[in-house]
Amino acid sequence: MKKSAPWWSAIGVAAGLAGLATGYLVSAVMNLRLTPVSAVAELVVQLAPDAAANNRDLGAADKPLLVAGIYLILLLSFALIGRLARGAWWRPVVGFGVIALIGVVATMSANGAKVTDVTPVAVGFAVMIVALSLLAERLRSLEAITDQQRFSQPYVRSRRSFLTMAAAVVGVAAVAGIAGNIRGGSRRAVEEARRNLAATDATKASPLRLAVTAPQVPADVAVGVDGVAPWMTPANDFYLIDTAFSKPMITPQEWTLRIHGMVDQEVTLTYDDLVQRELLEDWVTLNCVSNPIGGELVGNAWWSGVALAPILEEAGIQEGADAILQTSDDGWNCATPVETVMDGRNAMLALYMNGEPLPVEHGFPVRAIVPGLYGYVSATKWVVDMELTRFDAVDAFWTQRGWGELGPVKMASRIDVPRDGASVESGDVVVAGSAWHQHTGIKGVEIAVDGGAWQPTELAGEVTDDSWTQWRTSVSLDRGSHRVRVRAINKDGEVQTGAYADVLPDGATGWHEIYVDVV
Ligand SMILES: Nc1nc2c(c(=O)[nH]1)N[C@H]1C(S)=C(S)[C@@H](COP(=O)(O)O)O[C@H]1N2
Ligand SMILES: [Mo]
Repeated sequence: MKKSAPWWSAIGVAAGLAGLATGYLVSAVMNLRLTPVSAVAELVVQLAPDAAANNRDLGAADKPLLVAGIYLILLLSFALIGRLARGAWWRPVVGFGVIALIGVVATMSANGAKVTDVTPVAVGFAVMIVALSLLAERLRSLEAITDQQRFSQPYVRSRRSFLTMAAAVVGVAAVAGIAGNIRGGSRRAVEEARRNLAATDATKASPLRLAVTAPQVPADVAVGVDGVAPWMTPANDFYLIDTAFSKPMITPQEWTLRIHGMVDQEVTLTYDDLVQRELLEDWVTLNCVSNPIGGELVGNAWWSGVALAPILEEAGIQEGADAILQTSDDGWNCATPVETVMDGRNAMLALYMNGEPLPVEHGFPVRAIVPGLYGYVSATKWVVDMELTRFDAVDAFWTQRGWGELGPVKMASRIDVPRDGASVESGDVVVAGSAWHQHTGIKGVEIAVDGGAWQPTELAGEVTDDSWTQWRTSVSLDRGSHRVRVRAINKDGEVQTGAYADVLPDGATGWHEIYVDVV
């Protein structure tokens, strides 16, 4: 066997994958949030502040790309390490060692990391070394046989031994990968806990079930135009933004919230403590600071939970504290103005969304919701810690990356119907959409065709100033291309500005416009 270099690469890849898969399985069995690979992905995001700041959607779209890139680099490294194994035995040990070291550093830099959390990396590293040495030993004896002896007994035996071992290593990788996937970390236990919190059937219901009211969408809040985003956003369609490559899996029984810092007495709340408190429910529209003009990073839900202000009052906010540094179980943090949370609005710890326990991706078991603030300064998912502090003493995740310190939402309006670029028939054309300025409320929405005069539209009903408002009108348009613009007027009488501003640093402004072809 002369041309065996590709085989050396292949055994490196097989050994590497076996190690990755067993590491993944061990992290699932240990109920760790992070796998070695997702730990590295989160570390890369931590270390690349500039790239992240320029990211229009606060990192959501680039996640699969980053993970794919990490796997690609790993595969190439494994192939290289396999070739190194052809020379001296210690070379692949160093190669896998470097990869394992990166895994250890990434794992230990995660929020709340314990030394035992490196077990998956350690086991994966050991599997890589053992698998590679078993394969290398057999490949080497195969190589020692000259081409003249190709059909000899020792050759056939040696070849069978190598291929059997290769199949075994690939099998270990596949079985560990599949088993890890089935085990699914602690996802299953958490999903079961969610179901028990949802169950209205008393025999299945958890004692921690909150007595929520099912969402009741008033009939008049919808303009009844097909194509306008539904007034209540189903949880499945609700936009998702977070920096976590593996979502925190926390059962309600495990969850606690520590409130500390500039308070008279430190408090630690359990999920049961929240369930015992007075219920607070509200329709609140949540949007992302990185939502572009006319964009879809906005949704409206019926949130059920408890008021945050009285909890902070009980802890006793000390003089001078102007920021609540909220931290998620995954380590992400944000600073929320104390003043906003304490001014009487429905700032809450939300446990349920649209009458169901929060989906894991939306922060189960507990997240914060503050009407009138963008998500990045307020809506901490999987929230576990609140430190009363001062803005001048902290620098939270997105503010470190160039986004604004305070994040009050800006007034916005959107045309949902017709779609931009649509063809419509001439005559009366229905134009409709949504507008929002949470906690201030929308008083009017106007549209202008081809730069003409602003014309009022008809608003649907509303339930609170914290949720968005649908609007509709119809305009008579003749053949050709037309531009339609929208602007809102809030209940303070302010007119939405047409001055264009980018999403960075503190939210887009400018009118949403669409073009329609009238035929
Ligand atoms: N733990 C955690 N919470 C987070 C974030 C995050 O990255 N991590 N992103 C925030 C941002 S920028 C927004 S807009 C909202 C989005 O909430 P959603 O994903 O439930 O729509 O969550 C906020 N809470
Ligand atoms: Mo956001």
